[in-house]
Amino acid sequence: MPPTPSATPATGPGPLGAAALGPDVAALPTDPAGLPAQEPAAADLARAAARTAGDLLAPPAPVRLGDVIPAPERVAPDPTADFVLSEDAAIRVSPDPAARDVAAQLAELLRPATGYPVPVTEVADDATAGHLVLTLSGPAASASASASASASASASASAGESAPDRPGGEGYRLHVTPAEVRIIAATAAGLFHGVQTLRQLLPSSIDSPVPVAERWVVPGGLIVDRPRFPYRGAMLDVARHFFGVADVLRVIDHLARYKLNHLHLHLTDDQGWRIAVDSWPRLATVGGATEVGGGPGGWYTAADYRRIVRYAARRHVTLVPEIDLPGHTNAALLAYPELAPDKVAPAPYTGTEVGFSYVDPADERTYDFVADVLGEVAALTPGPWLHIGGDEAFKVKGEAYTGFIERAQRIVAATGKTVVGWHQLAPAAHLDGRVLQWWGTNGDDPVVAEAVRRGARLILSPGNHAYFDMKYAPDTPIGHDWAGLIDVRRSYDWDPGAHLAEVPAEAVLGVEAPLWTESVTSLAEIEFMLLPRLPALAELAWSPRAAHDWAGFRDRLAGHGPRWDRAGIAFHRSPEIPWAAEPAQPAVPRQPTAEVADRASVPVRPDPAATPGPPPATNGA
Ligand code: TNX
Repeated sequence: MPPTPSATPATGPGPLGAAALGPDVAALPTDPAGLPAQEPAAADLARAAARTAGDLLAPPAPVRLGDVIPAPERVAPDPTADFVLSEDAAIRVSPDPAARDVAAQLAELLRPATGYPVPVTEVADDATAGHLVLTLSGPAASASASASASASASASASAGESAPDRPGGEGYRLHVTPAEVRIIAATAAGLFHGVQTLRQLLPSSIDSPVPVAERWVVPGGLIVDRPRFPYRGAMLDVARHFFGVADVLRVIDHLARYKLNHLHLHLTDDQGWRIAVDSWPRLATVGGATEVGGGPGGWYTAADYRRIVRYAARRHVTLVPEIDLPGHTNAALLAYPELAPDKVAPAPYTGTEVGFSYVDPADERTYDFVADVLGEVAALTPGPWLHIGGDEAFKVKGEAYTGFIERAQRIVAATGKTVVGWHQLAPAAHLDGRVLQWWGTNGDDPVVAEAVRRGARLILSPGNHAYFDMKYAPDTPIGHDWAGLIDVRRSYDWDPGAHLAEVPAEAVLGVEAPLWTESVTSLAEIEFMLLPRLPALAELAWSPRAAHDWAGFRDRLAGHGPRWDRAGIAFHRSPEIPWAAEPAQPAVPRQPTAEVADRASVPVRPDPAATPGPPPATNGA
């Protein structure tokens, strides 16, 4: 093991007294005026000066156990129990393929910045000193887990623990001691979420794509954590502007980092049809060739789509495909004019109006189209959901609308999926399990409340809090403002469990942030609109309400700026957030020499050329 230099926390910007000179001088006896009683030796002064210089260059305060977004359910720090990841650390994982894959992903995220080999080994025994341990084990206690639990009993007690400390489902338990970091969960998803927490507990330079000389400290103590809502997501509109596979994979990375577990893809709209359908091939080849502003558009082949599904699944993110019906269908009508009420092909549409197009609800051929498309998309999608849109079909009114929706709902049920639709579906008859996605802008919606009484569950996407295509401020260069301005605080300050009148918290399946892309044209713009608001939504979706705290969230969020900088992620430097100053050091890649390796911290700027991104798209990107 390499030597592990002891951390010298920055002393802060206070007046330059003895304390600011570091412990070598501060420890000397002082007279009542606070001055050293004896003259320090030259060597002491030199050492103190060197330390002070190091402190001034050091990155912001070390990460604390509670510095996690979304805020964990319970945190019990133990300042005496920090763990230091060393060059010979390994990952030990339960012998299970899904757990092993989580371990492989942990290794993948540790290797670039640390430069350590981080081997992964399957173990059943408990000899783990110095290592990271991922244990898949049901919520009921097992022998090895209870040994670990008793070791943390005092930390648990100080967290006021009353519920079992071994969450099932997506929950996890993360215990940091000087000997090991152990994550225990009942599912691979739980282990994966625990790994995301561990990632945030390491210094921000862990996000560097190139090796950094750093002391890889994980703060000691115990975290016990589980989600508040089962559905936590974001939507990407790939119809108004098309985004290739690589961009979508990167968005999935951002979701996974914050324990969001659903990606809703808005695959079709007036401006473009983005998924190949074998039985109706012109949907993609003709309907996919346009986008807002007249760009080339594009679409996903079945292979592209499967790749997105697989990439998401590995990160415990479920894909929710949306085929928007009966409105928002100009691109489909362009490809197949027989679906249009007048059977005449419309002009391609590259503007941003809504509500003018619809498939003919009175023609049986329309239902062949709906069944074929939804059948193919369902067959490509392993997740349980199929979203049929249903919004802003202004020209299909009354019974024509509810009749169409009720038929489409039955078609979805016949594919074996659960139907999701925008809340305009509410007046249509209830169908077992159906989910409405509510995007209203005030918390009073009697029609939706009535649909909930008939059995609907809700995904909440309030336009004035969760529509991340809204501008942050009047001068935000892209985005809309019809639902208001959404700064970070507005995206954070609402309660999904109590937002809608007459809707009990139990009817809320979860929350989702839609990103419509009329004005969003590139990955950098996607990231600019999502970050830093996505972590705010993630905290509402995951953390217990008792953890809700704007001041605390704002401070924790500030620590994520350096992580995004390191990873080359574009984000909006919202003035509400006290972002940590960027490190002022020159870019010095870590050298594999003892001298550099022993230094406490040499942050390095990412080399953009070396930034690893998902592989390039295969179609239309
Ligand atoms: C409303 S809300 C829409 C979208 C637009 C968005 C722009 C909803 C289900 N539909 O068609 O893109 O506003 O903010």
